[in-house]
Amino acid sequence: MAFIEKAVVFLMMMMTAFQVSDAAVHKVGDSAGWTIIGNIDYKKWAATKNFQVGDTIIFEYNAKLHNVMRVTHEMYKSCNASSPLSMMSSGNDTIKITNHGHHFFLCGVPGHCQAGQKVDINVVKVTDADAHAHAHAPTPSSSAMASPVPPANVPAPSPNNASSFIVPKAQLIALLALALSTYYA
Ligand SMILES: *[C@@H]1O[C@H](CO)[C@@H](O)[C@H](O)[C@H]1NC(C)=O
Ligand SMILES: *[C@@H]1O[C@H](CO)[C@@H](O)[C@H](O)[C@H]1NC(C)=O
Ligand SMILES: *[C@@H]1O[C@H](CO)[C@@H](O)[C@H](O)[C@H]1NC(C)=O
Ligand SMILES: [Cu+2]
Repeated sequence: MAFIEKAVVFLMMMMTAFQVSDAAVHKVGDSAGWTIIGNIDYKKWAATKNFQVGDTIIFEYNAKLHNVMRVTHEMYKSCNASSPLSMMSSGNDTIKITNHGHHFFLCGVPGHCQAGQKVDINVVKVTDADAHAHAHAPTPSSSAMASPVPPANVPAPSPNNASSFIVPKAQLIALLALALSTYYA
């Protein structure tokens, strides 16, 4: 095998052995989008998601009928659209999550928020439990455990603690560089 192929195999083994946190895209309301038709329960929709920093939220809707306003918790609770923190109205609005906590949105068209067109995007900090629940998290396979001994500066994977498997992408790239130099020697 050419050394580059070996390096790719090594990287794939590392990616199986270590959980790579992957940014997800969440379309509000899934296929229904951002609407008042069909009494969509956006609270329920949000409850099925695991929002993480780095994820993208998409609001897709008919721009003639709706809009998207980012508001405070108070304004969210009372459907007060008089002074939003920010507003979008393209019909295909994308928001990149950059911080933890609640992100409140509502439709500012009169009556729509009251009809349920509002959503609370709650971005929780990753805990062990969240790491287990994250849809993008592959569970380490037994074959991955037989992979080459990781470099000394990387903690040995422990099957009982999922959080220790999370390797930032930058670190993964460093690992690839290390792998390349190992195979090149
Ligand atoms: C709506 O929110 C604004 C800004 O916080 C506030 O000044 C206004 O009184 C609120 N309106 C109602 C009806 O609560
Ligand atoms: C909305 O924008 C995304 C990219 O940001 C694109 O993939 C998608 O097709 C767009 N949808 C519509 C209805 O224009
Ligand atoms: C899991 O690892 C984290 C840090 O990576 C540590 O704080 C925690 O105590 C560990 N939990 C267990 C059950 O080993
Ligand atoms: Cu609306």
